[in-house]
Amino acid sequence: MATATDTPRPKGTNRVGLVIQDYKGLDSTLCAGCGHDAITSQLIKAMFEYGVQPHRVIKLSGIGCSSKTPAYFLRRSHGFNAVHGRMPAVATGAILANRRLMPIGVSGDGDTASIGMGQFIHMLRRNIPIVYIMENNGVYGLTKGQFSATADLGTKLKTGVANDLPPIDVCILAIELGCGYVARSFAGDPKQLVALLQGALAHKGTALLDVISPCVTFNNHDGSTKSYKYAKETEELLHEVGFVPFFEPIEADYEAGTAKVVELHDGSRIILKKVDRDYDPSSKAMALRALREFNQKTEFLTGLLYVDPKKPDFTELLQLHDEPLATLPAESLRPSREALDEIMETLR
Ligand SMILES: Cc1ncc(C[n+]2csc(CCOP(=O)(O)OP(=O)(O)O)c2C)c(N)n1
Ligand code: SF4
Ligand SMILES: [Mg+2]
Repeated sequence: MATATDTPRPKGTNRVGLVIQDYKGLDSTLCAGCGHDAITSQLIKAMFEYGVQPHRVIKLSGIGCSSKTPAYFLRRSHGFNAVHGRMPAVATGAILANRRLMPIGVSGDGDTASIGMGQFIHMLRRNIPIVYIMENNGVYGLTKGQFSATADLGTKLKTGVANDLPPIDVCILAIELGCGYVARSFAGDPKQLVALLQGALAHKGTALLDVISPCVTFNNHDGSTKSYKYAKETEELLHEVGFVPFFEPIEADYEAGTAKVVELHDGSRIILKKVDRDYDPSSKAMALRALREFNQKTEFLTGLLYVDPKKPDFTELLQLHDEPLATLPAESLRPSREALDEIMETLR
């Protein structure tokens, strides 16, 4: 594979010799201005800059407007559009069959936190290697805007109907369940989102990104806490996030105490530059405290909330063979005729 130190790249190509067009997919059929399209654009940029190899990727989703978006990037990758809320089971099967795949999952707040909750929490618990993006608009966009399980208490539909159930915070849940990469971002903050997505691509294990993604058709009015206006007014940055891929040297020079560098599995680094508060993303207690503080004010914190780059993923826990099951020859998978006869003898 080519690296940055090899011969100069032709203009417009990345380290694997591809152009940004290679990371695109079909034209979007979502409503103009939908937050999900903004996230797709940043994902394309993040994958291009990082030099993702499309043939290694499996795109996964459930059902919803958000779950349609894998059609809009990486047209030459593998893909599976699962039943509503069942993407984690398909991801688990895919990665166990072929651990060389790079799963990228896109889901919605309904797909993840309503119907898919049972599957989602076990994916986190098992630390399935996947970049899992939850495009969070607080409603079921595809079925015309009913409240989802992430809708804030008291938030209103366009009709004036108020939500009387408390929200589920998937980041709190993920941290509690031991997820090793938990981030929150906003579709209207492209710079932060690209860096967090690249960090997720370099992470080993489940990387969860909860991205506030306004639904312009059903949940972008006054009274909604998932609108562009509300998100812009209440977003608070934990830190400024930068990403330096493993194939580039760190050139930035920070004053002591103003930035934290997190080294990821493949040698890439995330640089967290202090904004207002001292924040340590390796502390679960600090992350949970900060999230609860902001939830109480119905405001939202964005950035890398929690990271543990060394946590073993599911394939390591299972001590899977380096060679994927999918490519192991039949002779290695099947017991020989003699071994089978021997087993049968013991059962007589
Ligand atoms: C088993 C099942 N139940 C219900 C539905 C109907 N349905 C389709 S998408 C959806 C919710 C999607 O919401 P979300 O995941 O938040 O995606 P969004 O459209 O908001 O991006 C529902 C309830 C379905 N397709 N399958
Ligand atoms: S209905 Fe909402 S979530 Fe669905 S495409 Fe339109 S703006 Fe996006
Ligand atoms: Mg939704």
